[in-house]
Amino acid sequence: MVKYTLNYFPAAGRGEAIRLMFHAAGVDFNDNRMAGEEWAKNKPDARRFPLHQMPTLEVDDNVICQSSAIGRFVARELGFYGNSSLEQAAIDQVCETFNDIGAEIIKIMFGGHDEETKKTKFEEFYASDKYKLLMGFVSKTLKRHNEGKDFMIGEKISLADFVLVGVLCMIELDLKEFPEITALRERVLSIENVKKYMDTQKK
Ligand SMILES: N[C@@H](CCC(=O)N[C@@H](CS)C(=O)NCC(=O)O)C(=O)O
Repeated sequence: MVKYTLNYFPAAGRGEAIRLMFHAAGVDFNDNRMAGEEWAKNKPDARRFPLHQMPTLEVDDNVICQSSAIGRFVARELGFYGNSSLEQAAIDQVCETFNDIGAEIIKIMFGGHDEETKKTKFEEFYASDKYKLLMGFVSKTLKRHNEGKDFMIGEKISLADFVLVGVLCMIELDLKEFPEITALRERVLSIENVKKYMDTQKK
């Protein structure tokens, strides 16, 4: 049996979609969460942390870094990466779109703003053409592939759905104009293994 260890902070961030896939598939993995002094001690280890960042995924004696590469690897291994090259491209498009949204969010969250400024910047972002274009693209993908039902792409749940839910675990995006995305989140969260895991995360 393959031994997986996911190294990441005790946060959703770039790790949650990966965790969700393991849980949804019912595949055992070591969810190694570290921060503070423990991370400082481990960070110089160039074998387990080639870029001195997390997440990394250890697969037996191999190490994969870069969250997108890990996500795609796990999706391929666990059967969450579509049924054709075109479906895979559609999945990748959605994941990259969430990376673009995530980059904007990181700029606001970690830009050194006080709480009031952050709130204003988020409001401005959600009202922007850029946000509407990016989320609109995700919404159109869902409607085109599945008429807004079931999952994002193809006949079954995929990396794209887990990335969506992973982002929403980190931040409550403004989804007022995108009720089909909220409904999709609920469908993913109602999968039995996912629900069981999410229940363990409630504080
Ligand atoms: N492009 C990388 C970025 C990784 C990254 O920025 N990791 C951050 C946490 S989300 C990190 O390890 N920060 C701690 C540090 O650099 O010490 C990926 O997608 O995995």
